[in-house]
Amino acid sequence: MDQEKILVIGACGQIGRELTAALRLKFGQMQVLASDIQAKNNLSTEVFPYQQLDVTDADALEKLIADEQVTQIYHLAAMLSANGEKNPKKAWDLNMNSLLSVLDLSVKYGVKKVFWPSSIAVFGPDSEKTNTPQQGITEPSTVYGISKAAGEYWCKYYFEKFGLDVRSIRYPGLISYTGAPGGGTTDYAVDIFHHGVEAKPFTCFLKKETVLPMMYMEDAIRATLELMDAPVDNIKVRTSYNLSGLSFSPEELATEIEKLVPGFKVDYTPDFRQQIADSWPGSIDDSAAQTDWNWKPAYNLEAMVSDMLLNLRALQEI
Ligand code: AKB
Repeated sequence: MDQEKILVIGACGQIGRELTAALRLKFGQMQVLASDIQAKNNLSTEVFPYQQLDVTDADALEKLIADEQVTQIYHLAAMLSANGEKNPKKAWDLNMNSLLSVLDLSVKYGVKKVFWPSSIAVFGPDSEKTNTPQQGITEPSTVYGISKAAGEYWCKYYFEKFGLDVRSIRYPGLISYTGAPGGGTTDYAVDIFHHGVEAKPFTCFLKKETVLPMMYMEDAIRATLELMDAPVDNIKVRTSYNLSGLSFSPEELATEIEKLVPGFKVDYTPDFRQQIADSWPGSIDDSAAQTDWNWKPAYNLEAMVSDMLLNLRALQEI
């Protein structure tokens, strides 16, 4: 087998850090080039090999793909739902134009596989709320969601028109201890742990009963690797796969944390993100992912909470 050369775009983000590490374990440190907008000298050496890249600069992206003879791209750079509502045009420009550059350049330079994340944000107020189906209504009400819905169709188009093997997952809210998410509606479910581990009271920006689909990062990374490893003929969904892990409300999460952090206090002051959360499903039907590439999550709420607290406490001690 020829050696792969993998480019991760957005490698310093919440998914990027962990996915880059997982890809390096699988393919070798030097086979995975991390890139992000951050300057090299602000980063720890763990992220090397690294190339600073503004993905909206199509010429810089082209040079990198050509010079490095890239065979696979994981394009993770995006502006998330809450930040996107504050900067709609900028979110559209980053999320959409960077995807189109990646798709075009992948065709031009014969990149074999592309991964691009979509999101539960493709669903909207008229989508089914419970066990939202793979092919249900997708009428998003955020710019982020619109960019993800449109991006899914572009991925399908490049597969059908040019045979580009681009694969995608509709990630739920992701929970991890290594990196903070930036500007999403599900971010509370990470912030709450940082307060919990220090036994500090937490103010949640969503109502206590708002149930959203979520997933522990370990599961999300494994899902991504499994999707990318699946035989090409198994990939029947060329927009983006629904993926389900957990579904819980802020109150249910707080109760589970309180079992391990007695006396942990949470209060609720909903802000503009409540409206975004209200437009999203509470749970997701991922039977297509189960059938096509054997997807099965490993973490339930209890296991995720105990692993998060364990790892955050260990990090505190370093
Ligand atoms: C967000 O909250 O914007 C993201 C997402 C669900 O895609 N975490």
